[in-house]
Amino acid sequence: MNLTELGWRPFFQQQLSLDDLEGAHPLRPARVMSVERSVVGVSFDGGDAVAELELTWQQRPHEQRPTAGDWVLITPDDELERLLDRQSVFKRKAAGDRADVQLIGANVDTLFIVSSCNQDFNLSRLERYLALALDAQVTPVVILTKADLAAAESYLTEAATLRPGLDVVAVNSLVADSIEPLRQWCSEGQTVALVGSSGVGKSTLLNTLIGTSVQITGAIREDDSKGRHTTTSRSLHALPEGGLILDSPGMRELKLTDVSSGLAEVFSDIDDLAEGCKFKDCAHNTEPGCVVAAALLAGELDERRLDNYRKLQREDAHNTSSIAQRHQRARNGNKNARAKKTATDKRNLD
Ligand SMILES: Nc1nc2c(ncn2[C@@H]2O[C@H](COP(=O)(O)OP(=O)(O)O)[C@@H](O)[C@H]2O)c(=O)[nH]1
Ligand SMILES: [Mg+2]
Ligand SMILES: [Zn+2]
Repeated sequence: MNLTELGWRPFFQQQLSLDDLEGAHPLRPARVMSVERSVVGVSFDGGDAVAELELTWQQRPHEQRPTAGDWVLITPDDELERLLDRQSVFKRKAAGDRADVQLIGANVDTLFIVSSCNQDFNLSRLERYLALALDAQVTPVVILTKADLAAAESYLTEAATLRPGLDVVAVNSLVADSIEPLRQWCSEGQTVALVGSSGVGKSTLLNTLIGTSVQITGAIREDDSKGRHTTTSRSLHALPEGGLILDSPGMRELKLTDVSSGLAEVFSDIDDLAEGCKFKDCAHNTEPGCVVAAALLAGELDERRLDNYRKLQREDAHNTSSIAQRHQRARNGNKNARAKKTATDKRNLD
């Protein structure tokens, strides 16, 4: 693949100096196609390489380490030299109790938010994914799979209420013709990412979009009885239209962090209403002159939607601050360790 096919654009080109390209140790741009533990697979103009993440990289905060979709500069020996600024990045709070950030993917143009036309369909979960997309300024597309198993009409209508102009497409992911409308987001230079709960058909969709079987799907997986996740590494795959698609495994749990502006965008209708409340700090509970409460009463605002906004805001604020605190403690720890070392060095000199 050449650089254009890999998604190279002026935003990245502008980050290179003449010295980077033509200095004594010329560097070349490469796209991170896969990350598995400390092994990073990259593609560049005319080739591929596998690079081991050196300790100096591994010691950096998660956000400064390469993730799938990143652009990096590599040395003639295929070593990772520099991470370029990202046009967009998806992150979440790491699963479990760990107060840390986990990157999902970078430099994505379109987020395919996958849900199925069955009990998996959940407006509050879609709002969660929408916040992720809008915060990263990535175009969201809601894909409703398994439209062959149920009447998709009501699901389509409901999903469309989430946001004016939102693209919502119902498909049978097993059939190539059915997913044709999705190809408009898959053209050369474009990068698409897939998110959605386990079992909704992400791998099936990926295989049908690519036209070959690159991902093991649930149907095959069921007999290995090894649990629900077979997709282990995040990787970018080439699409026949010329674009790239990122499969994000293990997205059963998407805990929000640092997406407050994305949330404000998803729920801008509620924020707009709140502008009219009598009190500036109205909590929309029992305050007089509350326009939000009036809208609820009039049936113009869904109570579920208001509750979910509050819930996601709390979650985002909690995770953002606990991660920031942990980073602060880590920085202080380093500072103390350095201070101690300087004191010892000084004593040794005396
Ligand atoms: N009938 C039908 N089955 C589907 C569709 N999409 C996925 N499946 C099935 O749903 C199961 C889970 O799909 P999979 O792609 O593994 O889901 P993932 O966990 O999101 O990657 C598999 O048995 C697929 O064959 C669809 O649009 N229609
Ligand atoms: Mg899968
Ligand atoms: Zn109010």
